[in-house]
Amino acid sequence: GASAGTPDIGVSTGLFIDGRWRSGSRTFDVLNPADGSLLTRVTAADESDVDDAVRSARRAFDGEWGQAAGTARAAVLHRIADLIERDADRLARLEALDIGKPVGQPAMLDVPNAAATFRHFAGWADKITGSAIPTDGYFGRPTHSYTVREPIGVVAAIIPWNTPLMIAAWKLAPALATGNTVVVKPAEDAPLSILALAELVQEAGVPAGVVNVIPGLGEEAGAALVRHPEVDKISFTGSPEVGRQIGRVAAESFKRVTLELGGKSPQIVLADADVEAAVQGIALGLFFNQGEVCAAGTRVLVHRSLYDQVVEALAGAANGQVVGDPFDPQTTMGALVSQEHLDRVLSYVDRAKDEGARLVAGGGRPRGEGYFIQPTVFADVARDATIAREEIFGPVGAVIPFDDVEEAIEIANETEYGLAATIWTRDVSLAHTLAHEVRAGAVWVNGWAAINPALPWGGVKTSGVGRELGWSGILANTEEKVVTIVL
Ligand code: TXE
Repeated sequence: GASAGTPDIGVSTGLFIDGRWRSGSRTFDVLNPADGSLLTRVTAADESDVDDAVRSARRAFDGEWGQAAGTARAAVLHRIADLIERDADRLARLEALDIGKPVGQPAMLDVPNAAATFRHFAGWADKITGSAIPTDGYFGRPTHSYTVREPIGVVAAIIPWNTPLMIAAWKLAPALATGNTVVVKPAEDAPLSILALAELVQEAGVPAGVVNVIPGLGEEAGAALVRHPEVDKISFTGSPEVGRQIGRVAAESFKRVTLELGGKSPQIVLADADVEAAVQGIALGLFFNQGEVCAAGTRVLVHRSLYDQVVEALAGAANGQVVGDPFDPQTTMGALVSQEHLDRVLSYVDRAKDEGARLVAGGGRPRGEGYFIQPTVFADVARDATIAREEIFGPVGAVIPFDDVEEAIEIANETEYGLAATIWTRDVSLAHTLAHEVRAGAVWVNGWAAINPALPWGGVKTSGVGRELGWSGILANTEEKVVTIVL
């Protein structure tokens, strides 16, 4: 509900703790990126709210949920998936409103993927098995040894603003499937779809305390959650700066940790590539979700024989984007999430110009209100240029030529990041060679962002630590115990 003077956009704006909603004395503003107007105000959890949420998660873990059968956990996850599917339109609209993305995109990706993720992990919930391990016994006596996978305990899930519903599902579903309880901290820039998800969790009859949702500021609620001694695992998606702080706290307290910290992913166009398909996939990798994607394919490495052709086609693809109202069905690119982020992305555009890259499309702002930016492509980007190294998290591509496969691999790997890479080729052995040589958590051949709840997700180097999703998501949310019986 909305308080006096705050628009009511039909979603709960409080904290969801121990199965109940509560408001607090302090709030933060949630703005509409498409026009800068106030959407609503959301309660900001303080340290004592965080403590309540973690304690409620701990009680739920020590209570029934910690003992629930896998089939019971599966039923809960299926119910959440059912409700996400029932409310798909509403969730997609909230995502578009809050983040500024074209509503068709969350309707096509974020919402179905969130539902599919709950279903995938519902499938695992009653199939988390161990193994029996033969040994040579114990001081001459035979033994029987077996392993079991047990939940870790209270999981803190800290969510970024770019695809909040989907990433919340990526953290909640595997944690719940394995019998953990969760405290979710949405990003201050985009809490709405996760608040709607909390309503669905409540409607699904998830026992009190199993899922708590506490919007709040990163340095306050987020930091308090990470430090809390009763939190056993932290699952974070966000910036490397914050990831490093969280990793430090986790190391000091031996909390388990999964970090997903973005990237500077290459798209490699080899000489034999299907150019039309490549250009389409590269444009998607640059402009989908306004480029606010951890796996955005922002370093476009093109064989010199195709270079001019690809640069020209990418400029055309950029100029062909329809930037504007997220609720207009014609729109292909919406607004960036905030004024602050827009300024940050624009500063990278200026920097690229200063460093001598050739602007071939965009580079400015369309007229009017809102945090819009033109889809932007730079060609002739030096390998060590700022925009070839740093994550921009906006619709800005850097095109770099290469002369042979060895050079392509070298450029692809000269980055501190390693989340994803795309290879465009028709040559199956080259595809395998590059898939092997490129250092990244995910390699896609002839398609960008082929993500699926069944496939492990995470990066190498500065892109993070650990994997989410698929069986890897089960491993990341359990502790292995070995039991040995001396016969
Ligand atoms: O991230 P933050 P921001 C990158 C991207 C983007 C930049 C900054 O380049 O431009 O990071 O984005 C919470 N303790 N990515 O500032 O601050 C915060 O409240 C605990 C890539 O939004 O890392 C939010 O919930 N939590 C990325 C979450 O962390 C803290 C997605 C992420 O916010 C905290 C997002 C603290 N001290 C940004 N400080 C990706 N991997 O896709 C903040 N938070």
